[in-house]
Amino acid sequence: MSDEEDDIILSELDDEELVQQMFDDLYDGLKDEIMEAVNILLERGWAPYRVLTEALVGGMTIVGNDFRDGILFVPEVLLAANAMKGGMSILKPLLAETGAPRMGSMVIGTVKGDIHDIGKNLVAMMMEGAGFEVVDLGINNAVDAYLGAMAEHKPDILGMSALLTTTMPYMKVVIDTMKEQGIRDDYIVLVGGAPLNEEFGKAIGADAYCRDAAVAVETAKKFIARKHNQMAAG
Ligand code: B1M
Repeated sequence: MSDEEDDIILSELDDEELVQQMFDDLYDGLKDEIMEAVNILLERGWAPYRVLTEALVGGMTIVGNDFRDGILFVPEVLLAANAMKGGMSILKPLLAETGAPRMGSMVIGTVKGDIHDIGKNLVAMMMEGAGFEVVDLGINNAVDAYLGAMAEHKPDILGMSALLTTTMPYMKVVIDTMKEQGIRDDYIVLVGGAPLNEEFGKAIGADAYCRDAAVAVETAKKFIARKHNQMAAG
């Protein structure tokens, strides 16, 4: 790092410059700087969700593009992910503190063979913020882990995340096993992750594909309302 960069005082940057600096710091995996900048934006009155989407997810998109293009490699991306998680750890309690009424419950996890968890964590955070109780199974979940958690926690919703084209078909394995066991219709199944799309969601028998965390919350609310209406009618 150059002397010039050493001299940057985050609190002296205006919002736009600070967000640009956060993109650079996320890219360089500077967790402490990211956490400091998140706090500065919050102190300036930014809503937690805005910090999350505009600064952190925005920065991660740049990392993702350069990873795709072979400019960044796994160790660097791991550092960036760690910095992102540092920022998310500040936002998590704030997003969960909305005082929203209890909406329902969800078990969520990343599928077998896949260790990407940032997007899934974000979905879990936003769902909690919207009033859902969330059981997070973490990464690399085989079908038994999902089935065990559903039997134990009896959630309204099963959420699955996959970030690799090689792991996304595993979602169908889970749904097919649920069908075999006659429990598929007991749950609302929502799926998400960058390589998925709506067509894939339909093809594997999920109830819905969710493009991002905000859509996951809206979709979950919609399905829960429908479930309550059906229960009231029947
Ligand atoms: Co990985 N990786 N990675 N990686 N990685 C991708 C996914 C990739 C697209 C990069 C690229 O080449 N452009 C590519 C996949 C290509 C493909 O399959 N088509 C890839 C690859 C190839 C790999 C490895 C194979 C690399 C290697 O080892 N050679 C390897 C695989 C490891 C494994 O899982 N077995 C690998 C490893 C890693 C790291 C460990 C270094 C790290 C993960 C760290 C971590 O998660 N703790 C990593 C990262 C960070 C990425 C990128 C750069 C960023 C992913 C991310 O966190 N995005 C990613 C590139 C990209 O996506 N552009 C890439 C930010 C996050 C907020 O977005 O996860 O999409 P996202 O989540 C969104 C939505 O998708 C949705 O909501 C979220 C929030 O809005 N969503 C859901 C997600 N899950 C949901 C679940 C729901 C609902 C919505 O349930 C209801």
